[in-house]
Amino acid sequence: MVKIKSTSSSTFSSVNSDLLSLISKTSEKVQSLAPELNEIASKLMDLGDRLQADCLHLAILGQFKRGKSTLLNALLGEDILPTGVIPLTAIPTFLKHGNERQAVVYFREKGAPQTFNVADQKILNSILTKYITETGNPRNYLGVSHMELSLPAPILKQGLVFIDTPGIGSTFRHNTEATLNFLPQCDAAMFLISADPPISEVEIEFLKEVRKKVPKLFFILNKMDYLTAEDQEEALQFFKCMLVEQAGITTMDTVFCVSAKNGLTARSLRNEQLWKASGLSKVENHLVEFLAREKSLALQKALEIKTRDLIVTALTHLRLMRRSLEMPVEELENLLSQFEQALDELKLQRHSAEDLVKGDLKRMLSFLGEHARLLRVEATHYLEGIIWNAPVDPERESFNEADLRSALAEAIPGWFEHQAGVSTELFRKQVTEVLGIHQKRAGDILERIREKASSIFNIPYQPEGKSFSFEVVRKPYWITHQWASTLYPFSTSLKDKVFPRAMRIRRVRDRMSEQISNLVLSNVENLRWACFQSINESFLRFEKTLDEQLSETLKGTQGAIQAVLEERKRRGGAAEEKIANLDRVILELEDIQKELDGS
Ligand SMILES: Nc1nc2c(ncn2[C@@H]2O[C@H](COP(=O)(O)OP(=O)(O)O)[C@@H](O)[C@H]2O)c(=O)[nH]1
Ligand SMILES: [Mg+2]
Repeated sequence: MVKIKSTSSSTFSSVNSDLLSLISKTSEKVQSLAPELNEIASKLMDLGDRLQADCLHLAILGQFKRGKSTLLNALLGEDILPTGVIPLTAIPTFLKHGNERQAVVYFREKGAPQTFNVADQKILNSILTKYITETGNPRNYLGVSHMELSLPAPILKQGLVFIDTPGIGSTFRHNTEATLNFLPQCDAAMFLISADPPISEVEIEFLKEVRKKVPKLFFILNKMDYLTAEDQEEALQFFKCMLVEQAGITTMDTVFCVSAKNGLTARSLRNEQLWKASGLSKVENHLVEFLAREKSLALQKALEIKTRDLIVTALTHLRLMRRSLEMPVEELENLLSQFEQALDELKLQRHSAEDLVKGDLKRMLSFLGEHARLLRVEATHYLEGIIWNAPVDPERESFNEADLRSALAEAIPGWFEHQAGVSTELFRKQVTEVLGIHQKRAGDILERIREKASSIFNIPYQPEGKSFSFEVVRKPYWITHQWASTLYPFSTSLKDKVFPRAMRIRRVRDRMSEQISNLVLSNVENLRWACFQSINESFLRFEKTLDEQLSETLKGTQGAIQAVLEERKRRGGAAEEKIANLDRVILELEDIQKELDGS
C-alpha cells in the first residue's frame, strides 16, 4: 500500500494525494507509446478522477421528531430542510456540494427529473416542503423517489453527501421499511436520539438492523438544551447503557451530546461561542477529520488494486512490444499465427460460456415468476385475514366497509415494503452467486490468453490479480412504492339491505375479496417488475464487462504484436532507439508496481 501521511491534519485530499500522483505519473509514462497504451492511460486518469471526487454517503437516522433535519440545517449553516412536528414522507434527501443552490426532484416512474435553480433559501425550503413533506405531498401522491440538493455549504466541500431520511416509527409504518431498504447505500450513519422521550423499543430494534448494514455508525444525543448539566450526564449514561445492553453495541467510541436547535441559532447569529456550546462543533470536526478519512482509505485501497492491475496489463503489453521489436519479421509472423490459432479456441469457449449465462438468466427469471406467484398467495392470505378477523358492525349487522378499506390501506405499504426488502436480498444473493461462477470461468479464459501470449513470445507472465471483479448493480431503489394507498371508492349496494344478515356479510366479504385480489395483483406486479429490471440489468452489465475485458486483453496481446509487425514492415529493421525507450518505461513501471505491492 502507498504510504499515507498520518498527521492529524490529513484530510481527504492529502490522504490520497500520494496515490493520485502515482496514478498520474503512470498515466504519463504509458501515454503515446501505442494506441492501446493510450487507453490504459485514460483509464488511469479515470481512476484519478474517482479518487478526487470521493464522497462519503452519510445518512442521518432516527425516529421522527428527534431533530434530524434541524441538526442537518445546523451543520449546513442554513434553514433549508423543512422541520417541525409533521412527519415526512418516505423520501430521502441527498445534500451535496455545489457552488449554486439547486434542487432536483427525481420521480419514481413518470417524467424526467425536475430542476430548480434557486438562490433564495426560503423559496428552496418551500420547494422541499412541496415535494418531501406529508403536508405538501400527502402519501407521496407526486411519486417522488428522492430529492437532491446542491448547496455551497463548506462542510459538504469535504467530500460528504448528507442524506436526510424519513423518520422511523412514525405513523407511516412503511417509512421504517423504506429506510431499511435504503441502508446499503450508506457508507456511514449518524444515529440520532433525544432524552424526550428516552430511546424506544422501536429504535433499539431499528438500530440492531442498522448495525448489520452500515459499516460505520456514530451516535448523537440531541435536545440537550432541555436538560441541566446533571441530567445530561444521566441521560448520556442511560443511553450508553441501553446501547450496550439492549442493542449489543460494544464498539461505540463516541456519543455526541448536542442541541441542534441552539446550533442552528448559533449559525444564524454567527456566534462561535454558542456553536461550541451546542456541541455541534465537535460533531463537525469529527465528520471532517475522521469519517472522511476512513472513507478515503477504503476507496484508496480499491483504487490501488485497480491501478496495479492496469500497470500489469501495460507491462505485458510493453514486454510484448519489446520482444516483437527484436525478433526477425518471419519469426514474428509465425508466432503470431500460432497465437491466433490458440485465440480461436479460447473464443469458442467464450461463446459457449455466453450460452450458459443466457440459460442462467432464463432460469432466474422463471424463478422470479414462481416467487411472484407465492407472494400473491401469501399477500392474499394476509389481507384476507384482516377481513375475516374484522368485527361485525352491530348497527348494520354487517361489516363497516370504510373501516375495512382503511385497514387494508394501512396494512399494504408495510407488508409490501417488507417483502420488497426480502426479495431484493434474495435476488441479490442469487445473482451474485450465479454470476460469480461465470465470472470465475471468464476470468480463467482471459488469463489463459495472456498466459499463451507470454509462453509463445517468451516473456515473463504475471497474473493480473483481482482485476476481473464484478459488482452486482445496486440501484438505490429497487422497488417502486406504487402501493395503492387509498382504495377506489366502492359503493355499498343498497340492495344489500334487503338480504338476510349472513348473506349481507358474505356479499361484503366477496366484494372485499375481489378488491384484495386486484390490489395483490398490481402490488406484486410492481415488485416483480422492479426485481426483473435489476436482474436483467445485472446480467447485461456482466456480459458487457466481459466483452470489454476480452477485447482489452486481445488488444493488449494480439493487438500489440500486430502493431509492431506492421511498423516493422513499414520501416524495416528494428529501431534501437525504440527498444531503449521501452526498456526505460518497463523499468519505471516495475518500480511503481513494487511500490504498490509494498515491497
Ligand atoms: N428544544 C429542542 N428542540 C429541538 C432540537 N432539535 C430539534 N428540535 C425540535 O424538534 C422538532 C422536530 O425536529 P425535526 O428536525 O423536524 O425532526 P426530524 O423529524 O427528526 O427531522 C422541531 O420542532 C424542532 O424545532 C433541540 O436540540 N432542542
Ligand atoms: Mg426531518
